[in-house]
Amino acid sequence: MIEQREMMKVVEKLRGDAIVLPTMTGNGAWLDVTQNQDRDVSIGGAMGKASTFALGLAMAQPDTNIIVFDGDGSLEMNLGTLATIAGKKPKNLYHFVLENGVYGTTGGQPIPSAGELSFAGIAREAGYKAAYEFDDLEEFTLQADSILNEEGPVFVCIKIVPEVQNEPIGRRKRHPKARPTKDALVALRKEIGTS
Ligand SMILES: Cc1ncc(C[n+]2csc(CCOP(=O)(O)OP(=O)(O)O)c2C)c(N)n1
Repeated sequence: MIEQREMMKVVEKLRGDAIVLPTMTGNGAWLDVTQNQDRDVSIGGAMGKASTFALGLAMAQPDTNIIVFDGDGSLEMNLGTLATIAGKKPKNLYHFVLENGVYGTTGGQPIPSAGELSFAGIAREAGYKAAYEFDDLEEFTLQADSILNEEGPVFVCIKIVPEVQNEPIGRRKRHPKARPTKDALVALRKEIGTS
């Protein structure tokens, strides 16, 4: 299994001007790693919709790479997104799923069929251009650059160490770098000239 921050550090080095959309426990992890928060859009709460949001961005900004860090429970809740993305064929979309086998954000309940299905297999058969699965950081590090230069939509499943949040939601500490999604969108719109 891979520590999600270690994998994210590899992506951060390679992101260039990509827009990155983390969700769920990936949100805090990515905030620890990102060096360009103005080009990050954190998706919270809307379970399963980070990749849908990412598809919209990818279609609106076809010359910009879009990287989404989806949760496995979230993806299961919106599996149809794989068909939608495959059908739209965004060349600039890199869909990562952080497979930890649990709903980490809500206390670590196991997701349906944890460890018994292949997310990469489902994405491949749905029609993604390519689909990968990694359980080893070194292997991912070796291939990451070439994967992020492939034509999308590309799917990358990363088997990660679960990070379970046990505090009731109201008592959780906000990440010191967290800011509202709206602020990120306003900054992005200004930058890409649609405001
Ligand atoms: C439709 C819906 N059902 C339930 C929730 C409550 N909920 C918020 S996060 C979460 C778990 C997310 O799990 P996963 O996508 O695997 O990411 P992880 O927290 O493990 O990083 C749940 C069940 C929600 N936000 N939306």
